[in-house]
Amino acid sequence: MKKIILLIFILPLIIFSQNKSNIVFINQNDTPTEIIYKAANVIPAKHQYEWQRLELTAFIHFGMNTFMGLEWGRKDFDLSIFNPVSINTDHWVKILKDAGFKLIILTAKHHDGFCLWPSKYTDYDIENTPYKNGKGDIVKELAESCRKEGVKFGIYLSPWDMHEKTYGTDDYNKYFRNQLRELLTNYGKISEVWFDGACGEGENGKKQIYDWNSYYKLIRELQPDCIITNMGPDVRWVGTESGYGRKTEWSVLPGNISDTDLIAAASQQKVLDGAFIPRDLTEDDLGSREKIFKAKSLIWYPAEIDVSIRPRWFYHKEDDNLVKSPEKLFDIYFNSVGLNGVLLLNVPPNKGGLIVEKDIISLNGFRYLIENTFDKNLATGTVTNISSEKQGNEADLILDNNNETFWTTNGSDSTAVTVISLDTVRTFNCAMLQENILEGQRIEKFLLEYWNKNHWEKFAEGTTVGYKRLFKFNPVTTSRIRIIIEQSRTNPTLSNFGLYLSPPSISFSPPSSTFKDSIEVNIDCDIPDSKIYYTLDGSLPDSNSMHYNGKIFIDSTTIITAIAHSPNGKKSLPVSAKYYKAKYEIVSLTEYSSVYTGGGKYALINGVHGSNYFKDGNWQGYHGNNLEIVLDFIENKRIRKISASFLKDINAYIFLPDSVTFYLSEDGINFIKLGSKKPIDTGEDKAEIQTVSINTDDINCRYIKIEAKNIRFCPEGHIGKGSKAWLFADEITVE
Ligand code: FUL
Repeated sequence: MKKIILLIFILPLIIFSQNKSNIVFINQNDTPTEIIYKAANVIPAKHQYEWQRLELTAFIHFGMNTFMGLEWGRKDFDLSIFNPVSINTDHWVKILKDAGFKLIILTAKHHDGFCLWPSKYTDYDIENTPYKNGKGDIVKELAESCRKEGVKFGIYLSPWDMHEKTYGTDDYNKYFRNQLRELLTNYGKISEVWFDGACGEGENGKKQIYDWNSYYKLIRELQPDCIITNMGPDVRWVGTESGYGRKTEWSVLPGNISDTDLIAAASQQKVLDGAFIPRDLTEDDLGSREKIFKAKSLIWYPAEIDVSIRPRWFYHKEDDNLVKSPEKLFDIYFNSVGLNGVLLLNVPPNKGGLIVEKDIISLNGFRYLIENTFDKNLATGTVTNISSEKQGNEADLILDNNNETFWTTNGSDSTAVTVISLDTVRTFNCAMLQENILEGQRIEKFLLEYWNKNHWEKFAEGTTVGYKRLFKFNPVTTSRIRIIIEQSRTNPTLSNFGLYLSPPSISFSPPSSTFKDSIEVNIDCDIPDSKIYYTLDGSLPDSNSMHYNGKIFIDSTTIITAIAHSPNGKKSLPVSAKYYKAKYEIVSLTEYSSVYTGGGKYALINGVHGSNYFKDGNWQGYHGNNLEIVLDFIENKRIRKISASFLKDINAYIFLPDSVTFYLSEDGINFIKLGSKKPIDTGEDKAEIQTVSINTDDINCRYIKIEAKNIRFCPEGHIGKGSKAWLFADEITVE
């Protein structure tokens, strides 16, 4: 009863005392127009606004998993293996800062429960490892390195804890708060706390009921400006781990605030900071009119978009060839920061404690592309044909590169049009729009057009803009642009508009692949009239290298490395493609999966071996069926030994073959069985490769056949029991 009286007292105070807030409440009898007005005036709290402007934030996954080659560790690691002898957190910070990252979040504790700092509340921590004879503290080292470089520091503290004995009981909430307190009091300013949503079983087989509100309360008390992310009230998880956000990304969402949060926040006399109950926010539509009309409250709740620079969160040597290229990171930037989000890019150090060269090269390349794209805004000129503008918020403010000055319309105009007459004819392939989110997020539909000789032509269109909206398209040359805002929640605001030209980018067709006799390769560049130079020996090309002017003909295993120089003097990054010549002819092969092709038909005989990571692109997968392959050496060959390798990764439903049978033939019709082998299963649940071989006593023959029998269904005792089993094969070698 007391709560209800308080609520009745507080609600009007919040709604009517402030025109803008990061939470508003919808009354039952609010009309759609009133709800839209309220939505248009939900704005970020100060710490949310500052966070949004960081744009680029980094994750560091490091811990026991790094040493064990695992992703979701175990509860009982032998701590003596943890010794990152070359660790240099100054170097981590330098690399990430140079690449443009403004905040670094460290996995102080991942799901396995191991702590990278000496915690008073557990022995399962860095004190009991050989690292610096138990005197090390990686949280401290990184916090200090960040401080020295002016980079913000954050922590990931996994609520799920496989090791802690109290997990699954209310005492664990206390344990967790104690750890939070240690981290939030002993390491200076903490700018972000990242709570993972995973809630698995602990030591005793029990799951935990997390007391989220008590965690938030403690964070607010100890670090009031700290952003609480993912399972937290300030920032939400975008819903994928791919680096790609939604094309329509609202920061204003229906809230689910509880009355206790409301009372607590109001009693602290501050803007409500979106206090909420964690829930699943992974659907496509989170903030459309339809959604907000049904809401009880609306909160500012922006998206963070996380992804790893490698296929996995922790470092695995096998992933060294799978580091995302600078071009891929650049595309991710357009689809995260450029879709009204903040990018959280994970860069995991290796066992030595070092970020490895491949990752550094990609990060530097990423920075190069950003700097050489956004170095010069080509949208300079005058604005004309303005549909309407409010005094003090004139349309020319969209060209002043200041995000807090903005153009808005007069009266109740919720549509807007303006033309930008450029100083001169410009060629560009990127565009940027920004709303001033301190006024709210409002634009719902817009269009960009250019004057093409005698008519307007569309080159980009979208729904939401928010903090930043970026586009990349084929180059456009024009002297006039038209911005049309077709729909907005009340008066739209536009604070910045930009046009840019990126460095050229190269692609190969076909892309890296394995061929039989010979192959023709085309090199394409997205900026017309660029000059392309290339090498065929793996060296870096320059303008003295071979000049590309048509197809390249290849008949042996080759790496093509190319660069492009665009007519306006911009240079691409070097890009390589690999073409492997298959060693033999394949007469027949059973059907392999269209997802795990290993690169196509010749994947098993291209000289490249799969690693123990099933997604490395080299494995050919057989889903529920057998592998049967017949190879033709074209002429008789002396053979001493035949081998075939298979992957086992039971967590990915990949099992070793039941048996592998080898055959020989002189004519490709009549095969003689050489023998059958059973792979040896070590019983380990870690991914491993098994090579099955047979000796042939120096036989002369032209054809061989290999049959690997899939176990067909996941066996008894396996979590996927009864579902189709995978057989993964890569590389057949003949000696
Ligand atoms: C997930 C975790 O389970 C992964 O291990 C990783 O930490 C990622 C960022 O979040 O939920």
